[in-house]
Amino acid sequence: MRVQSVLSRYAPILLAILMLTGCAAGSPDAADDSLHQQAAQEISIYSFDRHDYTQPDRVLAYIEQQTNTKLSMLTGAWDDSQFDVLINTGDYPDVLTIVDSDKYGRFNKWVTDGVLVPFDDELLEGLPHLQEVFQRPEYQSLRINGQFYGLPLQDEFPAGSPGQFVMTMRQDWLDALQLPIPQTLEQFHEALLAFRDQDPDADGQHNTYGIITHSLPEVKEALRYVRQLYADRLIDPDSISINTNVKLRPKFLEGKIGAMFDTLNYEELYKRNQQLGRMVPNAKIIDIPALQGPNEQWGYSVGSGFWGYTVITDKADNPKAAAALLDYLLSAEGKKLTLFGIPDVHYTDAASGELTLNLEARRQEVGFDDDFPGGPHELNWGLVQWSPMTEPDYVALRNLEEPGYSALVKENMDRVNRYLIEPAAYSVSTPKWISFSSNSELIYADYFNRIILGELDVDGGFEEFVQKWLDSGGAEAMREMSDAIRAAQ
Ligand SMILES: [Ca+2]
Repeated sequence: MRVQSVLSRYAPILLAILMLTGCAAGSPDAADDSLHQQAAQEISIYSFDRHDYTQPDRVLAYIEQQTNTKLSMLTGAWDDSQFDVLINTGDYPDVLTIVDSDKYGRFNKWVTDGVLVPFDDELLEGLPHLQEVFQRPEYQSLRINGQFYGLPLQDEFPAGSPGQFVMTMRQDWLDALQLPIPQTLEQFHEALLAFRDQDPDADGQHNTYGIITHSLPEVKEALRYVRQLYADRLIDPDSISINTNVKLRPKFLEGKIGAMFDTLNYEELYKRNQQLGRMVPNAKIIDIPALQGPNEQWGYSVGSGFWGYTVITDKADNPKAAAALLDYLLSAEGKKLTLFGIPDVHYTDAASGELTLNLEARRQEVGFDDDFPGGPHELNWGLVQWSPMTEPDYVALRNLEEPGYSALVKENMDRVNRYLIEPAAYSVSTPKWISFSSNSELIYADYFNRIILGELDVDGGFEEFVQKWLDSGGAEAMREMSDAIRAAQ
């Protein structure tokens, strides 16, 4: 199916080439012009969650025109394992976005196998925006044998913010039951009990749950806590078997759940508030601060500032053209284009400097979300960066549609940044750790789910888990990893 869709994307290009040739034959002037003009470089890009660009999109067409490229966008669901299949068949695109960083060792294997084109001095020459990214101090540890092989995709947040997951909660439920935002695990437990028992959605029915979760706690005391939540019927039992947030979110949006862990992403938080608000007029979802537990230190773990890479593969006929495209998307012009669209088409810039979004034109364009036409074009995120949700241009765009956006960001940022913990090291990985990681996850899921569901007791089950984990390769992986972390410090 993919092959077919690629072919159908190339068909118009072939047709255009034939037409140009035909035209040139009949007109000497046109022939001269076409000789002086280089043919557009074809670049195929694999990136997650894209729309179908077989339909025309004026933003994509504008990018092609500015970079003298012809782009074919291939897309699929958020699942990195499909890359293994793609690479093994030998039929993979020129540019790929990989989001799992080094977790499964995929990236390192591609480097070793010569699949990736290095971002060396020659490739980066004359490309200032890419050069700037690769000069950032926080990315220097990502070099392999002195070279960069992927463009790190900058996170949504300024450096030093929490990593991926924070606790989100229904503020309107807390308000309805006159509860404060929980500060401790105990208060959180009380809030979940109230969510279950005190009819927070005021429909007169006993039909709400405290929390949905798939995030596994990593220490025994946390496990004991989650097991208690489950025993108290505060966790929606259906959610235990769900393994990704993408699948949990629709359940949360049904409006019968009080809390869930979710990504720290204000584009998502804003959209979720809008979607829930269409059903429940006063609904309000907020990020809450990290909860204080029995230990002295508590907080969300600070993130590494990036998650994932965009790479150029050895399939690219012209790696320089692919790099120049990425450079354009990182430029001020590229960023403004993918945030606001094309002037006088997707937005209007009045003489006074006041911008107005043309929502109808945006709705008709493939790359804008027709459910949220005031947001950025999708080529703004996930190719060269994630939507930088606190940068002035981004906030300015969002405020045009939702004047409360700045306040939403500030209020939630203040809460999630209240308690933070620095991890022992960022972006450290070792071969044994990588090869053990998928087995490790299976062992975690098996034991932790059985403990949470009450099939194993906490102390005995945890001891058995630790032994199993160490015996299955964990001991060696941990030794190698500890050495690597010490070296990184
Ligand atoms: Ca109810």
